[in-house]
Amino acid sequence: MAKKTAIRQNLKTLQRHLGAKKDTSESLAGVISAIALAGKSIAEKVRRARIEDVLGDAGEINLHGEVQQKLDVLSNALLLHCLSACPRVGVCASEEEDEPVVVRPWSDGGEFCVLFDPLDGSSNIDVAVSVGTIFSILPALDGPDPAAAVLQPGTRQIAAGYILYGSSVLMVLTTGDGVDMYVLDPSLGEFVLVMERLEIPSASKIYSVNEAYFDLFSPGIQAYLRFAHESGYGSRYVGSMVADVHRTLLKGGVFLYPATTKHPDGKLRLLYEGNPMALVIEQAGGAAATGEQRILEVEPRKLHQRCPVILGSPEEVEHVTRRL
Ligand code: AHM
Ligand code: MG
Repeated sequence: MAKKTAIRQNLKTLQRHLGAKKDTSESLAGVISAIALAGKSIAEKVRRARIEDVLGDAGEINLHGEVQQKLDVLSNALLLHCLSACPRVGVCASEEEDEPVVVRPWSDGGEFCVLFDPLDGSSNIDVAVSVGTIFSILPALDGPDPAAAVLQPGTRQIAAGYILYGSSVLMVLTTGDGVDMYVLDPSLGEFVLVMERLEIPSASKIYSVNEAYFDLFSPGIQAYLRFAHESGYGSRYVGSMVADVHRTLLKGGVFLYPATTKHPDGKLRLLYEGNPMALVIEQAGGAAATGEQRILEVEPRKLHQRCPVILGSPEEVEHVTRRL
């Protein structure tokens, strides 16, 4: 009997897969490749952080009033570097930058805006918990102020996704026609396709929320949590959005970061956290709402705007939203 060969016959790298996708232009594939390249470097920095002594805070407070971690600063610089070298990137916007960074105007080929949270969940880095990069790609706009293009609703996203730095490094990506997952194969140094057209389970009795804020939530969210307790739900909360959303995508359930009495718009940022995650989840057959509307339909007013987030399996999101 012939021995099973260890070589995967149908190995598809991210680049090869994007090249074959009808909905992905060469220029968009170039932007995604630049994000993947930065992701590989960030993964290496995260893995070696304790060895290279890049843990802990960088001594700066960002505009959100949060202490910047050294790896936040490094990851931001890596993404800006890789994206600036990409000839079709016009504007970058980051959680770690006060204002959008204009890389090149529309007239010089700046076709895309890339918005990102370079290292989400960075307060978890010191204890080796999963963290991630979240990204959203919008069309740039021809006009006197190129930076204004970042203020477009999530329905205008051309592509979105995240890179999870966990027990393995993986990228989850949508270019508007389903959701695919790639894992970084350390032996090749490439992201390879492992799952195509991911579908979120339509229901699953898991909720993911920081329940310590129970008393600060609205009566509707409190009623939902009581319903979940009475109905035999399980609870899972890492405290890293990428890890919590990724589990929700694969196993189903609902992830919530609702408004609180202290933070009436919640904590998560619309443009580079809410919108990209909402597009991924909707493209996988799920739902993503603020409680009042689809996240993707919120009209952004400012770059670092926050919004309440309720996303996951459609039936589980419905259990929450009908109580609001
Ligand atoms: P960050 O962008 O400053 O890292 O904050 C976002 C993170 C998310 O990953 C996570 O869902 C949330 O903060 C956790 O917040 P809390 O500690 O209030 O539960
Ligand atoms: Mg974040």
